[in-house]
Amino acid sequence: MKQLVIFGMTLMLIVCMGTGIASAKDYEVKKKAGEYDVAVSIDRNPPVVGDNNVNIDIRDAAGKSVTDAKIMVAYGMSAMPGMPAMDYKTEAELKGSGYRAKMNLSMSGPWNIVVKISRSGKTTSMKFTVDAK
Ligand SMILES: [Cu+2]
Repeated sequence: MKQLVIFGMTLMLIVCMGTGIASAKDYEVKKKAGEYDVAVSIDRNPPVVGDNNVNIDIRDAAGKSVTDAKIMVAYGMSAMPGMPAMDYKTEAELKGSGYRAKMNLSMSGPWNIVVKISRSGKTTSMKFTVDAK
């Protein structure tokens, strides 16, 4: 019985790593945005100064992957002593059933991230904050 549990866990681990969508070490945020379930994973955990690859998975109310939306990722930092507010924007590209974008965070500290989902003439936003190291 014990071997079976270990075997099952090993198998799950292999499957998770094999999908390449989100591994255990990814930084993950899951939130509801309007009618959508949005799951964001970042390949650096914690996110780092420099390039961070972002994967965005969007599901509709029925749990189906949304692939016909335009996704913009806006990321910025509020003004701080000696630094004016910074704002960047990048369009995420559809790859398979999810969207991918690259975020270049230019300094450590808190970054406000907004995923903007435009679909059927309507824009819905999902927001979260990361602390870049
Ligand atoms: Cu700053």
